[in-house]
Order: sequence, then structure tokens, then C-alpha cells
Amino acid sequence: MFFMFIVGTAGSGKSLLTAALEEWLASSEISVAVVNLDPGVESPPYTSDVDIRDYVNYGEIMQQFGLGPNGALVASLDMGVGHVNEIREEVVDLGRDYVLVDCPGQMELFAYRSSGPLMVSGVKEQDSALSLYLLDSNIARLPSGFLSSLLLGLSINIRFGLPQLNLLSKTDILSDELVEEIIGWSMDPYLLEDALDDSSQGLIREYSIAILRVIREIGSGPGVIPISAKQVIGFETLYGEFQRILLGGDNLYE
Ligand SMILES: Nc1nc2c(ncn2[C@@H]2O[C@H](COP(=O)(O)OP(=O)(O)O)[C@@H](O)[C@H]2O)c(=O)[nH]1
Ligand SMILES: [Mg+2]
Repeated sequence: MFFMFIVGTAGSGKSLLTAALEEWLASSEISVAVVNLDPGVESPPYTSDVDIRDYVNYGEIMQQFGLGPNGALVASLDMGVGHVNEIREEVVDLGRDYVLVDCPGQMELFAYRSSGPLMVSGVKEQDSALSLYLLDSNIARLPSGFLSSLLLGLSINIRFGLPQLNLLSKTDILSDELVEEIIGWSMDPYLLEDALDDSSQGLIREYSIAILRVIREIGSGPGVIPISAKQVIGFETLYGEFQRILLGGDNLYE
């Protein structure tokens, strides 16, 4: 079994990508299961095979403990960790090759509290896994937005410790030229530095350039993969990357 953990900021397109990727893989005769790990989601755009909402009731937790949306998500995830073995068993019983895991919207709660990484390692156990990190085109279209999305992606990588693909989501809202420019930023930090130079000033520019120096040292990874879940763009490239990483045992950040 190959696990794909789909992560990104709220609204970056995780759930729609999960739905579109499931459909695409299934239509290519690849066996696929979908797991929803977001306790707070109301109506995801797919039918999940395994769902954390069968184990924890977000609405009830919110009421019972008088919590707001974020507090209730934290509590739900903490409780969900107690059921991770059952969730894993359900997934194993399905016996599919690919498992798409749609992760909670509030990424900072999922990634930075211990429940998120515990959930990830409990669900995948010894199986191969990677994370698909979404950079939202709405944010990454500006050099400063791209840089901050990239940094968030690095911290996700550190938290989960999985091989990671960085995807530029919703590229259908950008011109082809801008998509190419953003790919350029992701592959060559000097291009991003030039773009930052032109678009930001003062302290922000100084900070950004200093951060870029660090990124240059650790390596910026293999570049973002442009996709659109809405228009089913980039899935073949994505699938090629899955094969390369999962079958080749390639760790992108080593
Ligand atoms: N234009 C466009 N919009 C998208 C795409 N993917 C998602 N969206 C929209 O972005 C919003 C958030 O998507 P969703 O999948 O719920 O994001 P999540 O919070 O990360 O799960 C919804 O209104 C989607 O219709 C895409 O590829 N293109
Ligand atoms: Mg979602």
C-alpha cells in the first residue's frame, strides 16, 4: 500500500484534489481508497472509504466542552489518535494499492501538535508514504507568498519526515506565463531572489533574501508540480513522480 497524505493550508484545494485524484486513478484501473482525517468537514467532494468522523463527533465535542472551531478540532484529533489502530485496520481490510488521505483544514493544528504526526505514523505504519503539500496559486502567485508557502512546506516536511512533493494547486486561475515563472522560482532561488527584489522593499526584502540564502544551502527540492484539480491538469506528471519515489525509494530531501 502506498499512502499519500494531502496537506496544505485551509482552502488550498486538498479535498478537491483527493476527489479528482481518486477518480483519475480509478479510471486508470489503479485500485485506490480514500481516507478522510478531517473531523470538521461537512460534505467533502468524495465518498470516503474510511472516515475519522465515524470515530469522533466534532459537533458534539464542540457543544459538550463549549469549544470553538479550533479547540474542537484539536480535541477531536487528540481523541482520533486513540482510534488510529481501528482506522488503520479498516484501511488494510480494503486491500487497495493507493490510499489518499485528506488531512484537516487547519494545517497548523494538524502538523504542529503531536496528534497529527502520531496519526500519520499510526495510519501508514511500515508502508510507503509521501506527503503532497499544496501551495495555493492564490497565495504563491506573488514572490513573498510563494516564499512563505515554501517555508510552511519545509516545516511540514520536518514535522512528518516523509518524502514530499510540492504541488502548485489551482493553476487554472493563473496564466501559463505566470505558472512557468513560479516553477522557475521553485527551481532556482536566484530567480526568486530577483522577483523578491523587484516586488518587496525594506525589512521584508532583507528577511526574504536572508531566508533564501538558507534555502539555497539546504537545497530547494525538485521544484513545484503545477496541477489543477478542477481541470485535471498535471496528474500524469504527478503519477510519474509517485512511481519514481515509491518504487525507487527516492527521498527527495536527502
Ligand atoms: N479554480 C480552482 N479552484 C479550486 C481548485 N481546487 C479547489 N478549488 C476551490 O478552492 C476551494 C477550497 O477547496 P477545498 O478542496 O475544499 O480545499 P481544502 O480546504 O484544502 O480541502 C473550493 O471552493 C474549491 O472549489 C482548482 O484546481 N481550481
Ligand atoms: Mg478539505
